[in-house]
Amino acid sequence: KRTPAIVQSQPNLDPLIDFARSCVRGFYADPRSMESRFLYDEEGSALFEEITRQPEYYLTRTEAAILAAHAAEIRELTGPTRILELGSGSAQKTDHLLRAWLEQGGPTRYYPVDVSAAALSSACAGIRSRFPTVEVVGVQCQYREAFPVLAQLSPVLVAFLGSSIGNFTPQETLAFVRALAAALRPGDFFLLGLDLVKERSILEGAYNDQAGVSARFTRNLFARMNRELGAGIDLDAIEHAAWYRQDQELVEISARFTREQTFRLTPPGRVITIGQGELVRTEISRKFRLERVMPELEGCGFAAERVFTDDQGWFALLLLRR
Ligand code: AVJ
Repeated sequence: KRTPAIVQSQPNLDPLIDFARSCVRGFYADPRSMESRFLYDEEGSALFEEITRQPEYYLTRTEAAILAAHAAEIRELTGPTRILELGSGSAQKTDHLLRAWLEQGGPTRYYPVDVSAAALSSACAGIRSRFPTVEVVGVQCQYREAFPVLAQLSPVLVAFLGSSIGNFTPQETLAFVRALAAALRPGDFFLLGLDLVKERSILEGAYNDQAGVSARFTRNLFARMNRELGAGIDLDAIEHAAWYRQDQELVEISARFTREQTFRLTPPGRVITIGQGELVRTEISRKFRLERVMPELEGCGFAAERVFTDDQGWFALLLLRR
């Protein structure tokens, strides 16, 4: 029996209209700010993979080391659950989990969820070739669109790695965790990667790599508007800016327009003028404190099963039980 490689939710929603509307809303917002999910088209997903290989970007390798050290224990604690991964990207860190699942036996079923069709199909192909016995079904959709299928996948482990949850505002985080708790059944698991508060220089270094990949990643959002919406934005007049806001404990990532620019997005054809020196925020990346985040998660209906960290206390991997 063949399962479809890619399941796409909401086939009726035109992705171009969705993107254009979101951009117009973002340019007119105060402060101007974009939805970060649109950073991940084929080009953006590839650039993010390149970011994860930069020496300054400690997050991915720190989390991968924690996963490598504890995957077997995670499998022992959870049992032979299905694994659904939100924002799987290239799904390379997932190898540690799949290996532990295979070693301890039972069928291994993996459901990567990602907004990028290109990233998803290459992730599925990679997993199938490295792990021929794992059943893989890719789901192309936004995180919350995957929640309704969770009840059917139970017993399930939902993995949300890389501190991707840090892209959400505090209010969005709460809504997300509550919705996830409501979609899971008691006894299901949530494996959550969190980047922790640390020294400013380390944080700012990670989002301002020397090779300039972070800058290309930020600029690609506007290149995507040019490609898909015919915006005609002059990319040479866009600089990447990322700094740590200690008051809010988050890295704010923006595009700075170095010249005034007027352009139009089609559809819906609205004219937008951005002044010289203006910022358009493309992402926030929140940094967490365990003593603050654990009670919040518990308040949403999750119990901490295990908390794994690295020796430096830079990153945490939480195994939570619904
Ligand atoms: C994929 C959201 C976890 O916030 O560190 C990295 C995205 N942006 N460099 C992060 C990102 C610029 C990344 N997340």
